[in-house]
Amino acid sequence: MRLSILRRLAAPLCTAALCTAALGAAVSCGGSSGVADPGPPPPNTVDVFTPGNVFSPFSATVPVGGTVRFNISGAQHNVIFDHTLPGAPADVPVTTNGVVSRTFATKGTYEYDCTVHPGMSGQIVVQ
Ligand SMILES: [Cu+2]
Repeated sequence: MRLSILRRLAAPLCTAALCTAALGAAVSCGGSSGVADPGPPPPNTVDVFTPGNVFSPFSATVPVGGTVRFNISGAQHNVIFDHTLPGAPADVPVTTNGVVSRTFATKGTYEYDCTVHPGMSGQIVVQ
């Protein structure tokens, strides 16, 4: 299980451009992502990663009451939800390496952006 998580993290990181330019020496291909492996997610919890300046997966689905773990690594990222939809959780402040969890109590599709990186966005579908 831990190996499969590392593979998911490592594969998108190992494009030549990202490894040489964006991530530099902090992250090497196949090596540590810079954040501790959070281990397998508990029930009703899904992981979102930041391999380069994207959220992966772009769309994550949890049940009502479910939790999303934002595994932030590689660069500074935040998670700013569209608060026009009631039920959006608190934003995640700019984080460099860390795991921040948010729980979703209301059905809906919650879109979010990293305001550090224009175009870096994702969504959480709560069913
Ligand atoms: Cu970002």
